Order: sequence, then C-alpha cells, then structure tokens
Amino acid sequence: MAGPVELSGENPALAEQARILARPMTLERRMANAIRALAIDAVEAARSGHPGMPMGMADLATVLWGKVLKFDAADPRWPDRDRFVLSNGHGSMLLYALLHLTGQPGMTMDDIRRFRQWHSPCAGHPEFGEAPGIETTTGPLGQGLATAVGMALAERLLAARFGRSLVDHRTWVFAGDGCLMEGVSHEAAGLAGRLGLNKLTVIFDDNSISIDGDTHLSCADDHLKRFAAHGWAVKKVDGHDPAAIAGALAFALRSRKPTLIAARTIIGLGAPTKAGTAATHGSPLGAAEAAGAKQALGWDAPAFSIPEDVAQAWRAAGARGAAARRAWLKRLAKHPQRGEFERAMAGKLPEAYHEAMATLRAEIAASKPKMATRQSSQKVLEAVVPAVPELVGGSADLTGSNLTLVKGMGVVAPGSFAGRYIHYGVREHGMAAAMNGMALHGGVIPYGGTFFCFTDYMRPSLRLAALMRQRVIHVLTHDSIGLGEDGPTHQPVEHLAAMRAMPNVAVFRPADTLETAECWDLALRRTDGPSLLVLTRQGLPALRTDAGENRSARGGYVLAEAEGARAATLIATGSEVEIAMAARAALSRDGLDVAVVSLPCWEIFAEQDEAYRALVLGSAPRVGIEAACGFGWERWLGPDGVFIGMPGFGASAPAEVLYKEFGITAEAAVAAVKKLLGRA
Ligand SMILES: Cc1ncc(C[n+]2csc(CCOP(=O)(O)OP(=O)(O)O)c2C)c(N)n1
Ligand SMILES: [Mg+2]
Repeated sequence: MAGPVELSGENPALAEQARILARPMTLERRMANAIRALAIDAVEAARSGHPGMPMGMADLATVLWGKVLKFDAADPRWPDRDRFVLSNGHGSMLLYALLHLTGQPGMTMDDIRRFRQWHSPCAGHPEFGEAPGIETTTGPLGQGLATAVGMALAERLLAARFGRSLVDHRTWVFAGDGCLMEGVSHEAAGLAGRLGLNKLTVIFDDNSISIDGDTHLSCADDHLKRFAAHGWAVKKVDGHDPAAIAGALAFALRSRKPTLIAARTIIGLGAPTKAGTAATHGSPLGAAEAAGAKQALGWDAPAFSIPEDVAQAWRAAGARGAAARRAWLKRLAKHPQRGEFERAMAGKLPEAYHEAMATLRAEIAASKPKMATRQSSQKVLEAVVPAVPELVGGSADLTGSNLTLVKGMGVVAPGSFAGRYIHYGVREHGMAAAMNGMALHGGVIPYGGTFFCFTDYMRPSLRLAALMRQRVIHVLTHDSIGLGEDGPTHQPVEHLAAMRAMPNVAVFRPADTLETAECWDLALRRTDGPSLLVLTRQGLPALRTDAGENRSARGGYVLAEAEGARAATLIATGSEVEIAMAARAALSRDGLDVAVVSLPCWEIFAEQDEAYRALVLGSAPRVGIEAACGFGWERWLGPDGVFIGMPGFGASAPAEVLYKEFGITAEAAVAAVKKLLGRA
C-alpha cells in the first residue's frame, strides 16, 4: 500500500516538477498527459495498480511511439515492425494506453476501464497473447530486457538469411531501476554488448525510486559506466524534455553499439504531493491526489475520455507506419524467398525435416547404437539441423558436454549473423530469456544447452516460456547421479519433480537413442510450450529397434510386456529403463513375469485417455525406478507401489558406485517385486 506521503515542503522533487510543469503546453505534452490520465483513471477504478511509472515515462513514450517506433496500428503483427518491450511491466497501463490511443485492435476504452479485472486484456502486468500488440509477458523485473536481447538477435539472424528488404527493424525496451538491479540485466547486457546488437535500445527510467524508497538505500551502481563496460553506447537525457528525448533517440539510431539511454524522470509526474516518491509506485493516488494531478497537468477531460485533437494526434501516430508496411508487403510479394520467409515466420517445419527424421529413426533402429542420450541428441541434431534452417542452437559454455554444436552451423559473432550457433557464455538465465525472445520474434526455433542441474539458474525464464507457451527447446545433459564424480552440486535430484510441476512444460527423459529421436521430434513439433530434453552423460544400450511408430508420442508405453500374465509392472524413465529391463530378465529366470513401462514424458502420458493409461500401467503391483527424488511418483504407483530412487542428495564417486550405494539397481527392483508379491 501507499508509502509515506511527503509533505510538499519536504519533497525535493516538487520544485523540479514545478519547473517541468511550467513548460509550454504543446500538443505533444497533451498526448503524454493522455497516457497519464488513463493510468490515473484505470488505477483508481481498479483500486490497485502502478500509476507512477506511466506518469513518469509518458513523455518518453510519446516521443518514441509518436515519432520513431516503426509500427502500423492496423497490423500489430507485421513481421518487420519494431519490437517494444515494457520490461518494467508493473507500469502496464503505459502500454495499454499506447495500444489504445494508437488504435491497435484488442484494446478498447472499455478494456481499460476494466484494468486488472477478470477477462480484461489489461492484466496487472502485460501478458503475451492478451492483445496482439503485447510482444512479451513482463513483470518479473529484468526479464523483458533479457528477452529483448533475443528479439534483437533474431532480427540480425533473419536479416542475414533473408536480407534487409524483408528484415530491418529495431528493438526498444523501457526498463526501470529494478530491471537494472536484477542480475539477469548483467547477463543480457554482456551478451548484447559482445554481439554488438546495435539495433537494441534500452530506455532506462532513471527516477531513483523503487518500492522501499530512494534506490540509494540499496544501489549505488553507476549504470552508465556499467553498460559502457558491457560494450554499449550510453547517454543521459532529461526524460521530460521532448526535444532532448528526440535527440537521444536519434543518437541510438546512429549507434554502432546497443544503446542505453538513462532518462532522468520524476516518478508520478503531476501528482501534487506524491510525485517523486515511492508512494506513487504501486497504489492508487487517491481521489484528492488524482484530481490534483490532473489539475497540475492542465487536464480537464472527464475520466476515461480523450479530447478529440489529442485522440486524433495519437491515431495519426498509429498510422505513421502504414506506408512503410505497404511498401514492405510489395517487396515481400516479389521476393524470391517469400515462401521460405512465410513458412519460417509461421513456425511450420519444412518437408525436408520430416524426411530427415524418418530416415534417422530407421537408421537408428537398424544400427542399435549404444551411447549416452546426449550423444543420441547430437546424432539427431546432425540429421535435422541441415534440414531446418531456422534451428538456432547454442549452449551456456558447455558445448562439448551438451553436444549441441553440429559441424557447419557457423558461429554467430559481432557483424556476422549468418551462423546458427550462439556461444551464450556462462549465462543460463540470460540464455533462456534470449531464447524466449527469439521464439517470440518468430522465424527461428531456438535450442540451448546446459547441465540439467542448472535449470535452477534459468527457472524464471523457463517459467515465462511456459506461461507464454513458446517453442523453446532446452538440451539438459548430465541428468542424474549418473554423471558421477562431479558430485552432488552437479547431480540433479529434485529437478525432474520441479520441472514436471511447472504447467505447460514437456519434460522428456528418453531411455535410448531411438527414444531420444522420438522425443526431439515431439519437441520440434510442439508449438505450444517449452520442451526439456533431459539426457544422460553415461552410455546406454539400445532398447528399441522398432522405428515405425513414434511410441514416445503417447508419453509412455509398454516397452516389454510380461511373457505370461503380468505379476508386476516396472515403470522407469531414461537411464533407469535399462535397470528395469535387467530386473525383468532376472525375475523371469525366477518364474515371475513382469512388464516394463517406459515413461519418457509424464505430461503427454497424463493427457492420454484413461483406457490407454490403464492398459499401460496395468493392475498388477507397480515399482517405479528413477535416479531422482520420488516426489510425484505416487501419481503412477498408487498407494501400494514402491519407488526406487534417490533418498536425498547424491555424492561424488564413479557412477556405477553411486547407483550401487544408493540402491538403484536391478537387484533392488527384483527384491521390491518379490516383496510386493509376498515372495521375499
Ligand atoms: C524479479 C522481481 N522482483 C521483485 C518484484 C516486485 N517489484 C515490482 S516493481 C519493484 C520495484 C521496481 O523499481 P523500479 O524498477 O525503479 O520501478 P519504479 O518504482 O521506478 O516504477 C519491485 C521490487 C518484481 N516484479 N520482480
Ligand atoms: Mg525506479
């Protein structure tokens, strides 16, 4: 709720505010005041929200959207539009006001009246998919900035592939103190600086205020020096002076580096007593302060209404890019790569992909390779990367471990964007955010690698990918104690459960090379959410030789049926399917017929019809085997099932020793079955 309200005499921002408000009242200032008024009204009506940021950044938004940003309100999804990312997403009313005022579809005044209410596209924080002009979901601070790096990178990659006549746009970010304090801003800025993404501009709302009060309570960073050190061009500007703002944006347009513009603003500009204080950050101004703000701004229109001349000026801004879009459509119509461009932007896999995948699966079935599933994944990439030109790979400095690089991909470097492989550096969080940005941009399908354990370092970006249902593919190797000697810091035990708990994510843990190809196939075809490929460091035998049907497509299946009536069902994933098969053979020697179920993707299996699941799981006693914590396994094992897995963290030792010491063995599975059947 509201922080302490400063009395006018004690609030140093008020003198500065008075000087700003005394400037001549131009149409451009009234356009900015329209944003302020809508933010005030919507937050008052909702009795919640963040008026301070839109009031502070309205002048910046008016110059950017009114003069510079390339867009056509008539088609918010025009592929060659500039991308605008509101990284300080709490100021969502700024974006909703801009979308409404410029006349974009899906953002009516009634929607704004219903800010933060059930079914309104004007959610508390901007949500991708709620209106076509919302480029990405923001709110977790720093994410928008890091996502924008991926958008700017995708633009460079596509420009290299299709040429400037089809792809030539910029990425603009509004970010606050919070975004720059977040660690991910360092990763994002470092990557953008290194790659020289000069068409990326961050406009930093330099208001020295965050929720607890003055930012100097916690942060004395020199953001300009920091970004300069990251390889950015930097500039300071008065965020309430339209001419100076236009000058700074022109500087960004000319820059050969990514640009940070630190725009000095007063949070809540216009509020008679609260301006410049944290009190305007995240609560309604209150009736008296709201009325006082409108008076100070010279705004006398009724709530939720815009004077006609101001409305007209904003609609004209919305139509500014119409001619550019028409010219672009003409160029597209004649472009020799039109079909490929449209296919890639639509996210449709090429015909050549389906052929390459079918050939690969047949070849694997015939050759029965014994290898780690991370190597199986490399085999898949070797086959599909040449067939799918929009696949863009990378790794967070673990290329040789994740096996994500395929010969001939070419490495992306400053000024050289024809390659398709990105060395993200040791920046898991930034990598995952950039991958989200690439997927949101469209035209590329990003995959990236790290150790499965370090999904912890990218979880906030994974969560947004899931929330936004983006096709990003994570190659997560070294998936259990099977990695051995590196020890418990590197051995995931709770990560499968944690990732399976996240909505909209598909977690694939294949058991051999054929299953790995099947899971990759499912991940590539899956357009409505992120896919995680959880892969081993250690070698595994080939368990399957039937390439006909993609059996992983049902999430789980009976890999080996019991020879007679099922006495028990062993259920396993990934490397533990081999153990289940060994246990089945041993039990068979003892006259016990058991089935083995491979469950590479729980999420897909859970979506199958009841009858199929019942058929697979059977009614005999069940034993689950997975080299991880058992959290969640009761879902498949029922109250009477037995789980064989990790009791807690792992340890540093050779993998075989760890499996034996932690009791994840065929012998343990045999004993568990016998005990369940009363044969112990
Ligand atoms: C990752 C993350 N942590 C915390 C928050 C909660 N939060 C929202 S806004 C904010 C302060 C942001 O300060 P600033 O960016 O300067 O915004 P301003 O008050 O200037 O609008 C915080 C801590 C959040 N949204 N995301
Ligand atoms: Mg701030």
